[in-house]
Amino acid sequence: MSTKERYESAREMYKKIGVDTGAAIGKLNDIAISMHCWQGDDVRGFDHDGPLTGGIQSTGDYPGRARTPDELMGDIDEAFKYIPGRHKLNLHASYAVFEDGEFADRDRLEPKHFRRWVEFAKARGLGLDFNPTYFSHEKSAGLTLANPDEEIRRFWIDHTKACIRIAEYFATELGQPSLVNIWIPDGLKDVPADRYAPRARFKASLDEALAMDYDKSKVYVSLESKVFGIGLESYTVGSAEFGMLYAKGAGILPLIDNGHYHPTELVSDKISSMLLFNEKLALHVTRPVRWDSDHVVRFDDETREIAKELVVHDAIDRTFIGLDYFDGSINRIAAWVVGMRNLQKAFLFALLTPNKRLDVLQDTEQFTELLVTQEELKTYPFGDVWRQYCAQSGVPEGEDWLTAVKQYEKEVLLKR
Ligand code: RNT
Ligand code: ZN
Repeated sequence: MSTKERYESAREMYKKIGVDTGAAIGKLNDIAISMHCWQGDDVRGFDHDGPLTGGIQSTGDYPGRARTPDELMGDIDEAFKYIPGRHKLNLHASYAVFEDGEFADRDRLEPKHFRRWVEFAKARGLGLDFNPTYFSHEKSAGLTLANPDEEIRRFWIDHTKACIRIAEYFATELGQPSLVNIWIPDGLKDVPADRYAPRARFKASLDEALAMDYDKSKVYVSLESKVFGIGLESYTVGSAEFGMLYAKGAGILPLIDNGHYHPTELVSDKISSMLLFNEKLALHVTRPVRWDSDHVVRFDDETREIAKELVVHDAIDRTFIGLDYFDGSINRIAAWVVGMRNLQKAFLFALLTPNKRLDVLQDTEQFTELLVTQEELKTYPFGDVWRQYCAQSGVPEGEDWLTAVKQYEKEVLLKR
């Protein structure tokens, strides 16, 4: 049977339970996911030679990592060939492109250092999101925005402001809002003497940086919290409570990364509360394995539940959706494609669920029917609808995209 025939038969089946597959595909096509540039080079960036610091780690040394802006851009192009829909690209400040041998430290970054990225995004119809980089730098050996040393703290405040200005340039040039996500690695390995002072300094630094004048219809600032980092196991300045309360008080967005909680906590259960108390929110979708390991996103239960929360509460337009993982042990382009497609599949799965009917079952306490329906839905011909969406988007429907990526590996990656 052809893709079209299989889709037609799937459409009939879904119609019987009140689901319009065409509408689902249409909605899916409108969901933009911000693809993180840092999967392409193990979070190295272009502005320093040193190791990745900040308590995060990319493991594995699969050949072919992008080493230059041109290589990274080429790899991103290759990945987008296999991803249906229109998306955004998420950059870190450490990916500045210095032209003509000129260098600017992070407190001095300017829009011109991201001109190449803007041209790249414009030519491809991509939006751009941004992240200040408070790690992998000589001034981040200790604390950054929470540092007791005024000079260091000021350096990072200036960096934050520079990043907001750059994001404003992105939004203006590309005609769509840009998210600036603040995540600092600040923390301590062992039991602190004082937990309050670093948090007070972090708060003061944020207040100062955010007091700058910027266009709030173009730039949305978010704050990402965390539970612990490698080498920073005992204390995290930007904890969950800090992040949530600061964001609420300052009128910025909370960013929830599903690797940043205790292993039995589920981010899918947090989203509804966050939506009740915040106009907008931001997500880093990742896959923690025993810790914040940042494995490639799979089409697993939690990813589906996260997508379901946004679909059921009609909150796609209120959420900046981004990916955040870095696996250096497999083909990095495949890692991007798998994660992007999986999150899209998770959204499609939620869009193909008769959510209103299930709500009624819950409200009328028909829990047996609810369980049975939820489980039976798992074997509906979801894959046939996904394939139809890929076919009409002009991207490979199934795993055959890997053959093309392998060819690129042979011709491009292995020659690096
Ligand atoms: C770290 C945070 C943060 C980073 C990126 C590279 O734990 O998740 O979002 O992964 O900024
Ligand atoms: Zn993150």
